[in-house]
Amino acid sequence: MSTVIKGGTIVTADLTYKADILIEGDTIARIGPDLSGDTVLDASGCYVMPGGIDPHVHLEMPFMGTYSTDDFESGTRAALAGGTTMVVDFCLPNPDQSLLEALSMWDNKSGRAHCDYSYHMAITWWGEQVFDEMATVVREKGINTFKHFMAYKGALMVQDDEMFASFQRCAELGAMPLVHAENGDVVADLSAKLLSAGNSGPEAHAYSRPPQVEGEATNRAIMIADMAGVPLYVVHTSCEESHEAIRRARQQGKRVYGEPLIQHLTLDESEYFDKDWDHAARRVMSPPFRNKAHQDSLWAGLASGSLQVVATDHCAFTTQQKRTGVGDFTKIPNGTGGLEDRLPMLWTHGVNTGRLTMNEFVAVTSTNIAKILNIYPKKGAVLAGADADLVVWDPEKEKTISAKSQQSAIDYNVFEGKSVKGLPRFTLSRGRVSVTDGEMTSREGHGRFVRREPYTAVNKALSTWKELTAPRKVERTGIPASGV
Ligand code: DUC
Ligand code: ZN
Ligand code: ZN
Ligand code: ZN
Repeated sequence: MSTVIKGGTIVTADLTYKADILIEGDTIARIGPDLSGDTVLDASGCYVMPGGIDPHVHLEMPFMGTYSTDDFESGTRAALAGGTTMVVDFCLPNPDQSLLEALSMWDNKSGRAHCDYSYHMAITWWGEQVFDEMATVVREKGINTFKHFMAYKGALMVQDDEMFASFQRCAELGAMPLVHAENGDVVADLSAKLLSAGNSGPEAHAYSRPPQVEGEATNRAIMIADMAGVPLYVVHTSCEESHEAIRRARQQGKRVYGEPLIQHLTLDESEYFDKDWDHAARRVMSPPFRNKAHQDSLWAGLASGSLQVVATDHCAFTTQQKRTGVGDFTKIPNGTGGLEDRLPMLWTHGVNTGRLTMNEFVAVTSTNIAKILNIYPKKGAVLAGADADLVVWDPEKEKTISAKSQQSAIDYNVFEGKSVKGLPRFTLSRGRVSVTDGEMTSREGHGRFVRREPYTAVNKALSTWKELTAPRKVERTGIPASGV
């Protein structure tokens, strides 16, 4: 059984041209004029692009006393509905839990995925066991990225010595560290002060996490990565302070990547102020939404290339779950959804406004992250031999976003009422037509784990610090005594 996508215009990160695409099994077999196949998908008037890759999602994640409500089933269904064909989730070991044990828990959940997926491994504690298991995670489990939370003090947060040790271990293994960059000590202090002064509502969440906490942590992580001689990926870059640090690092030749979220690009801090409690609490996430000047900075970064990827940090909690934080904003589960809306919102506010070209749109939603994660051109490409993860994009199709018609399992949508123009006509996951004009034909369990091999050249970061220091073997001395 073959499928041909006919009459469309192919848009990749660097080319725009008219051609048909022949799909056999899971992959693209041929690209060219006048192809035929058993099934024909009409792409006339449409752009055919690599399916979106969302490198930042939290599906059924244990967090703040509950679990995020979208799991691998509803989350990946939402992804496909919006033209995203691969997600990368975060595997979070409990304190003292083996990384491999946590991975097997994640494998139990991800079997329900409708589209392909991978994991980042989080470093939530430090010790000899973690140091050793990191090698197995990279070499045997096919995971080449490790996440570090610089916030969530007393829970997920790692200390600087642990982060430095882990970054050095990443460098040895050909892996890349990721950071959630917020100064967790300052956040904890500001939160306590706000609460004791009687500020308990969701707007206080934003006051407790000003842009400076993000800028400081981003700078710190960049410097620590430089000393470890390893590239760095900064998740959910939300403000100019963080973007400025990334920009400067890149100008200095450091491989540092920044990832704005579609929420931060299109929703601002006014969502927290003079709004009913539920409205504001539903939008509580970390980092919080910022003002319009920060949004301009993020858009400029995408256009100029100083920021490379648009993600969602999809971490969806119901209104009921959010209400755990009535009377104490620090107990509102942090997180917002966006998986289904990332591509349509970015197209509407990026391509339709002229802020991004179509090719830049493909770069920041798919191709750049495929390269960064070392899965290009299996993913993120329209090439013979690549996985047939494709979206046939109808630039004329419009809708108003509403929780009533979404795939996500929660009872609201942070983009409720927003109009989008530009939506999938078809979404294909490894050749399987999974969405046709909003109609779901995806299959639970179709998704497969995507292995990501260690980096080679990319790990030779341009660290000046290493050159100034006597060569040394990192090995186990990287483990701080306090962490063992
Ligand atoms: N931020 C959120 O808002 N939710 C999940 C984790 C995070 O860092
Ligand atoms: Zn985060
Ligand atoms: Zn409201
Ligand atoms: Zn996250």
